[in-house]
Amino acid sequence: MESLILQLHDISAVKFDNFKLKSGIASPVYIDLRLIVSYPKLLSQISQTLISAVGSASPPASFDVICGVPYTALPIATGVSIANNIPMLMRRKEVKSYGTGKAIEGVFRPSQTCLVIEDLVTSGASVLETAAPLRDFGLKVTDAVVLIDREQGGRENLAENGIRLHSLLKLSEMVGVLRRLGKVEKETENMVLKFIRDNKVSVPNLGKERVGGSHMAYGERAKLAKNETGRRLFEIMVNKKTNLCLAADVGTAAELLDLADKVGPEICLLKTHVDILPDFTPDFGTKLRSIADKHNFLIFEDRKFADIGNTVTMQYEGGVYHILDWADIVNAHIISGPGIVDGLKLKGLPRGRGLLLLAEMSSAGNLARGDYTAAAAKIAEDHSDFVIGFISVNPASWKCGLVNPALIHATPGVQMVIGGDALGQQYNTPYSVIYDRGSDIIIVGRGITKAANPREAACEYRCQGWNAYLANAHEINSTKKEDLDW
Ligand code: 5BU
Repeated sequence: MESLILQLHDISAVKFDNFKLKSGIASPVYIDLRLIVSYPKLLSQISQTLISAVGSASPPASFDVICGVPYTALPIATGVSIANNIPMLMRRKEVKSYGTGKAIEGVFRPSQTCLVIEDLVTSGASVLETAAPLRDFGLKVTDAVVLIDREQGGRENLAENGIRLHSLLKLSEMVGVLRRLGKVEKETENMVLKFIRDNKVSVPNLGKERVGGSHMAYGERAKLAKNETGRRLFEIMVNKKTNLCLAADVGTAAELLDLADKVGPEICLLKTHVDILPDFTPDFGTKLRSIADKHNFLIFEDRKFADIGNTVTMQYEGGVYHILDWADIVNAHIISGPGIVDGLKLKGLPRGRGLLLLAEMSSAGNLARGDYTAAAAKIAEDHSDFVIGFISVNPASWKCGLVNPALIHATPGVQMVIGGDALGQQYNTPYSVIYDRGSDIIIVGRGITKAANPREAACEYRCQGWNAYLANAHEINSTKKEDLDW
């Protein structure tokens, strides 16, 4: 390490003087690791030793691929890849609008783990900027390794975002070594140490323009819920540590009940389309309810009521399905106006049921946006005794502002990889839905139902959804620790 520190000093990659940083702050130290590319022997030495900082950690980090933070760390990551025979990915800073338009280049499988490689960490924001698209593509990012840690809060900021930082060198240790070797004065060392102490930086909001969505922990929001079912849903999420809803779109009622029993431990909510089941019998509701009680999840019939108030009361209660008898939650379009909520409330509220309003949809070209979304938010606010929240896609972007935190956002169109199906469905990843878009619940159908092992797939979605919630934790002021323990 001594030889490395000396070389970095010799090539003036680390300089001590009075510098004015981009932020306007005066700093006694300046680090410019871009110079390293001109010293191939040094670059090679760094590439060979950097990975040792990860292996010596307890527990050691395990990973399948590596990705450098552009640009300075790219040659370092390349060196690490070649020296250690580890496949590398590249993150594009500017995503092309032509060709594949990919933000991540290279070969990987979702759910592989990627180690992020960085040259210098101050706040950790650059590492997070690279971790975000990797996570969007379904990769796990749990560790990052840096050549120099400036010790100004990056380690803590990254930990709050679920990333453990490993460093080969720490600024305080470097200046200590250089003083011992007579390269800097005691006074300079003291100034640098004071600078580190006095200049802790927190991560700016990562460029997120969060308007809607809630910053509060699920447990706190449970206490604000006016509707019994809304409160129970939040409580189940906290108790089971899951924000996963299974869209159980399978071929028969028998298959659905079997799947519900298998996946039950992983979910807070099970969503049905009861009118697709050819073998529906009147005891379906009782059977599903007993599985829901066994595994402590709620039932959501995705009926999408859309008619006038009087008609929906009959559709809710009667017909073949008697939805009111077994579904904790149903949903409704607001195309017919607030009368639809009054109608459903008439039947649902005395039974303690809850309603989700369709504020947005996941399918391409849908018309639920802008003023329509704002109207849904207003109706929900006016009926928060019965409306428990929304079907949303990007609540963080809602122009109508911060919605009541008692109301929950559930988002369909979720898979491990961004994409879509042939009929207009559009998919985002659990991380982007919960972390970037400010939703609360991921609704996953084919990502689980078509998996070779649905229980394992559900477990993976649950983990990703919950970790994305935890990653938001640093923005959640009133978070109770027990809500967040994983
Ligand atoms: P998928 O297999 O994960 O694509 O299933 C999504 C489920 O969510 C499916 O049951 C849809 O009917 C439901 N859904 C949706 O995809 N998009 C929407 O906007 C709404 C519901 Br509302």
